[in-house]
Amino acid sequence: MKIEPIILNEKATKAYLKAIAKPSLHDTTSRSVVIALTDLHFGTNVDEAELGGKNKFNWTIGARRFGFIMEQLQTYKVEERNLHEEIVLLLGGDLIGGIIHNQEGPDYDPITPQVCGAMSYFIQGLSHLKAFYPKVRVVCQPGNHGRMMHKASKDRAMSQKYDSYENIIFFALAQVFKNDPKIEIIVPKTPYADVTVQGHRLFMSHGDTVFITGNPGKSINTESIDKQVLRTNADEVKNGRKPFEVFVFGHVHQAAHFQVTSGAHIIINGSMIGTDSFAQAVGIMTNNPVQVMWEMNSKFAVGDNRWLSVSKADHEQRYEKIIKPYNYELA
Ligand SMILES: [Mn+2]
Repeated sequence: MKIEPIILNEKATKAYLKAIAKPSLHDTTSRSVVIALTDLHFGTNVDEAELGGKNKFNWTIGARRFGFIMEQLQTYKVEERNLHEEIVLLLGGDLIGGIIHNQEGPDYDPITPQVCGAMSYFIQGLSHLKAFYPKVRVVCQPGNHGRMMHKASKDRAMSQKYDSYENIIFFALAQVFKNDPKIEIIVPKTPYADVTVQGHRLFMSHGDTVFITGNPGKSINTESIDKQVLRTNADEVKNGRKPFEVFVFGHVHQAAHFQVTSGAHIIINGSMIGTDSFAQAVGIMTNNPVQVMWEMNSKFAVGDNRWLSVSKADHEQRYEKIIKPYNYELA
């Protein structure tokens, strides 16, 4: 017996969906759109020839990739936008390349264009997004690449992590949008952020200190992460506070989403820069820059999610209309 497919083409699909539609099943609780923006590494120059054609990164490619992300956030589930109360941007560190290794260049721009260019891209991005969401909430954390190398310890910041080039960018953003009721910039002094989204507590840190997720591009130790979640939440519960339900990190440049035994979600972001000469030198031979976004409502700490593979934007000049490439200008 030949079985005729029910869903055949666009017209038949629409008719089928109409026939089975149950409006009562449509979840109309309010939602937040959340994105982890980490490991962008603005100010780094990836030489395409040195990378065997696998990757290329500069201010133009950065503008296109970041513009693509802004467009994805703008259009994400726009049919449900009446339910979106806000968009939450988790700026989770390594937003600039900094000058921590290969200090003689040319892989890294001087620090002033790094900071100015990144500032410009965030200001443009936030100004773009506020037209499409009722509220834009920005939660900030520095990473290891934003640290300053004049200190005695050249290693990651074990104290005063907020004393970083990235925090100078965060302060500027807070100043620029100080009188804008639609944009809130949150900059904790702690090396981790504690935010509540749709009733769920979310813990965000870069992942190089406080909460260690693994080595960049090497391994993610789920047992160790589980223990760290239990340790972190034990103190919250002991003090009568709600446990964290979502933990967000960057740093390892290896995107992953999984749950630990308690059911808490672990979201590890990928990078926006992709592979560079440093990554290639430690044996990373592929290029897969990705940033992770998801929806949250009161029922689901992590609902629908989307992984934004940003290198698709590299040849699309039109994204420069959203983010104008930085051209080393000082004013
Ligand atoms: Mn890092």
